[in-house]
Amino acid sequence: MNLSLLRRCALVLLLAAGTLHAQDKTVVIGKVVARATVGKMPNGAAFVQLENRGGDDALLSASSPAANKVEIHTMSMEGDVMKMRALDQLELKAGQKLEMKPGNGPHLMLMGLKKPLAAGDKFPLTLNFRKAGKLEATVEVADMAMPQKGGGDSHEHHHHHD
Ligand SMILES: [Cu+2]
Repeated sequence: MNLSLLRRCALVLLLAAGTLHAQDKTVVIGKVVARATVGKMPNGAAFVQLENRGGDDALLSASSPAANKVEIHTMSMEGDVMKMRALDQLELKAGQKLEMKPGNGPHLMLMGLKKPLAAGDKFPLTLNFRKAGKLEATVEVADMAMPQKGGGDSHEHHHHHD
């Protein structure tokens, strides 16, 4: 085997390794939105679109510089009462597509916002999966309806301090 062939083989191996590595990312993150906060709400909510292209996996935790802590919550109706509780993890079965939506089901709770979330803001979010590992996403803040009535439609004027 001459040297140039050897080199070519090494290159092919490197490319193959690169492709394999890319295929490790079995969970694909789609759109991530957070609801704009009103007034001095301490917490915010974010909604993620996930697609699992690999085997059974689970979202274990999340973090963001925008909040002190990010919790995985789920919301469900119990009779007439909307109940929210924290989950240890969010199962994501093989092939499952999960679209978090306001008002029902799982969402990410941004606990202790560093500053109010205004429509148009963007901030990073890290999602930590059991198998897929840590994946980065960008959250876009948008005006979204509140699940319950009570001033959710009123807009506050924000002064900018940049
Ligand atoms: Cu919540």
